[in-house]
Amino acid sequence: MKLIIVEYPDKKLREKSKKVEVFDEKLHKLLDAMHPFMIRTNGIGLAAIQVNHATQALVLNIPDEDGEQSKENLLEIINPVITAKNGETVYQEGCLSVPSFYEDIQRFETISINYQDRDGNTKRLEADGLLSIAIQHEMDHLEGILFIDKLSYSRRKKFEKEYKRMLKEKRTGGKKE
Ligand code: QAP
Ligand code: CO
Repeated sequence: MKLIIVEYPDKKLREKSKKVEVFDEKLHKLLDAMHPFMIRTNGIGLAAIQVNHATQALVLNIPDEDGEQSKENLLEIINPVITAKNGETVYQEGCLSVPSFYEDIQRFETISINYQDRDGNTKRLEADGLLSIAIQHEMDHLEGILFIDKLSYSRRKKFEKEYKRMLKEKRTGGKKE
């Protein structure tokens, strides 16, 4: 399955993802394609909507102490629901759909979620640290929310200016017009 990345300001990213009802071959093929895609593009988390599929599916792979993204740490999360959230934490976030931009974002420090695995089995997970932040970031994608939406008015303005300049440089190859 060939995947394409959807990048801001594509309106597709604003779509609300639909609950997965059938845990079939089609879902497995999507998940199997999302994982290598995420690794290849240097991601630690990816929501299906970022590859143009409006379904409530996420893959996450938090690097270990050596910075390795081992397959044992691969998490596939379907239909997640937050059941508890506690504390506050700030982390400099980025997003594969908003390339080359990073900003401090406030999130809950720890969360508990209920979700389903690729076969539809119900699971529960308590997360803290980077995993907790990543899950919250990816769950926002399911609602059509991006991390840049959480910036203050002035920081959002700064982002829009920088991002527009970056897109223009991409178009013109950085040459003066
Ligand atoms: C979300 O983000 C996240 O700008 C996952 O050029 C971010 O994988 C969770 C990426 C921070 C927790 C903390 C971004 C790759 C990857 C870029 C990512 C880029 C290439 C972002
Ligand atoms: Co993202």
